[in-house]
Formats: sequence, C-alpha cells, structure tokens
Amino acid sequence: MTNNPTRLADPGLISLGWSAHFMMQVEADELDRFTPARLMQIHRSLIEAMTSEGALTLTTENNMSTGDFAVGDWVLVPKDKRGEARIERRLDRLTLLERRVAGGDARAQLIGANIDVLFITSSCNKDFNVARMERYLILARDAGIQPVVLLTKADLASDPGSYEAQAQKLGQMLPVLSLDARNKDQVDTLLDWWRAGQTAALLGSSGVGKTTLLNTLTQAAHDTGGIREDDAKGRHTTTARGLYRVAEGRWLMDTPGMRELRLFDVGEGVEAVFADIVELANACRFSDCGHDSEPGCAVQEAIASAELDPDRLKRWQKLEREDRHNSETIADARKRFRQHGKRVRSAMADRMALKGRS
Ligand SMILES: Nc1nc2c(ncn2[C@@H]2O[C@H](COP(=O)(O)OP(=O)(O)OP(=O)(O)O)[C@@H](O)[C@H]2O)c(=O)[nH]1
Ligand SMILES: [Mg+2]
Repeated sequence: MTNNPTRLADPGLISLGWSAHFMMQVEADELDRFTPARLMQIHRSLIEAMTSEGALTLTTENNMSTGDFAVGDWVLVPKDKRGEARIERRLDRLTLLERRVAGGDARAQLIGANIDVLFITSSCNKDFNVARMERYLILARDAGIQPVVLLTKADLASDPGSYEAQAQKLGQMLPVLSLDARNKDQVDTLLDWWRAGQTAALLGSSGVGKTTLLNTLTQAAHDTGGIREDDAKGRHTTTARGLYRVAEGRWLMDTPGMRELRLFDVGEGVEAVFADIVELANACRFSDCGHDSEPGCAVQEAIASAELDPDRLKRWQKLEREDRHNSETIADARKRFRQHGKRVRSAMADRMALKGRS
C-alpha cells in the first residue's frame, strides 16, 4: 500500500513536529480511520496529546501502560474523536532519551522521544559539575541528539566565563552558552539552536532554571521554585515532563529535576564523548591494556606529557564499568520478564486446553 503524501503533509501536523520519518510509517488505508497525535504530557492513567485538529486525552489498551510511552512520541488514534480516544499504535521514534530508574530497580525509564536538541542545563554556582554534565552529553550523543550546554544564573557569578571554559573542556565543538534565564533578550538567542517543527528538551538538576527558561521563552507562568542557599539545590518544583510550543512553531520539553542520571546501553555515546582516550587506548602495546602501569601504555604516556587529564581517564573507566553493569542488569531483567510472560502464557494455554477437554 502506498502512502498518501498530500493528506499527511498537513501544515497542522508539520507544525507539531511531523516529518517524513513518521509519514513513511503510515499506510494510506489507515488514514481513513486514524489520525496522528503527538504526546504532550503523560499521567498515570491518561495521556494528553495534540492532533492537527486540537487537544485530546488518550487512554492505552489493556496490554500497554502509559509508562510505555514517552512525551514527544507520535501515535495513531481513531479519527473524528472529540475529547477522549484510545491509542491504536505508536510510530517508531526518531530519537529516544532513557535512563535506568533510581533505586534498586533494574528498569528503564523513558525521558522523552523525538527530540532534536538537548539543552544540558546547569547553573554557574554549586550545581556546576563537569562529571554530571558529561553523563548528559553521553546520553545525547548516544541518542543522536545535538547537545548544547546551557549555563544559567550567569548574572549571579563573578566570572561566568570560567564556568564556560570548564564546560568547553567536555568537547571542543560543543556549544556552551551562559545566560540569565529570566532575561528575555538573552534567552531568545537560544532560538537559533532549533527550527520551527523541531523539538528541544531541557534536562538538569532541580533548581537550575529549566522552567524559568520555558516561562521566559513563552511568557507563560508555570511554577518555579527557590533553591537552598548552602548547596544551590532546588525543591523539585516541576513534577511532570511536558511539551510546550515556543516561538515560531518550535517545541520545548520541560522536565522535573533529576537527582541522578544512571546510564545504560550507551556504549556508543561513551565512545563518542571520550573519542580521544579511545584513540590513545588503541595505540597501547597490549590490546587488553588496563591503562595503569602496563609497559607501552599510550594513555599513561599522554597523562605524563599533560596531554590528557588523569581525572578524565578515571571518569571514562567509571562510566564504562557502570554502562556495562547497568546494561547487563537491565538486559537480565528484561529476559526474566519475557520468560515470566512466556510461563504465564503457557500456563494459560494449558488451562484452556484442559477446559476444552472437560
Ligand atoms: N538570578 C537568577 N535566578 C534564576 C535563574 N534561573 C532560574 N533562577 C531562579 O532559580 C529558581 C529555580 O528555578 P526553576 O525554573 O524553578 O528551576 P527548575 O530547573 O525548573 O527546577 P525543578 O522544576 O525543581 O527541576 C527560581 O527562583 C528562579 O527564579 C537565572 O538565570 N538567574
Ligand atoms: Mg521546573
């Protein structure tokens, strides 16, 4: 069945972020019954979405939970529904941000989908932490999302340039900006980083000014909160992820502050962010070099000649270990879950067969 580009090239859909990637996944005959919708906010049992005709509240089928969807996802919903509708199916994502949930659970949590630009947000105060920003950077690079480091509260720092210089060490070509998140002229310069129909997301700790940035851009008044004087930590004011329309058809995702970002399955992201160390490691004499005291270690040679910061090596080794551990744990948990599902299905089939015989 061929696609129907005329109906799917609806300007209303394009302004929601619709593109060829999603268009190609819809069959022409589906268009008689279904319409695409983008997910704006996800609650425990309901999802708020937008179609080219307006807002809708969505429900999921019994075998899916709202946790299977991410803000920013595209789904198909039955046509001509007013108010409430059920999700027929989700379209494949262009990009996805996910992390391992905090605590002992070996579960993945979806952060957001179909994001083009990630604003890695931190403040020019005690929140500033290079190792933490590096994690966000890995997440973005692994997902194929353009990262931009955004340093807020530049107005409160005596030397914001020193924070910028430290962040710039994360990558020579990484855009690093500092600003006062309450200043409209300064915040409007962010619009250069994404286009109409594209989606950017704000990620960072609580209190760094994510919602303040959204409010300044949209002139809206979503709740913002103060921070603690002693350690600059926020109070987790924003409690749900949400997608909002900002100037000229751009979309911006505000998210609740993250206490920690536990990565999994981001091997490619780690390699991209630490490409310099990976290259050095390839030049070591032994292929299983531990970069400790082995002879012919190119990594240690680079440290000795001050070409490589030893802290960066430590962070790389820690992130590699953590990624391997978390990826294995989540893969095991998923396997157990699938096996459990199989056992339940076969027990049900046995029961049905017995019933059929009696
Ligand atoms: N001086 C100054 N204050 C800022 C700036 N950005 C944010 N603030 C203040 O910092 C506090 C926290 O801002 P929020 O926007 O609520 O922070 P958030 O990142 O959304 O926090 P969560 O929703 O808890 O994740 C508020 O009192 C803001 O007014 C800035 O650039 N300069
Ligand atoms: Mg907030």
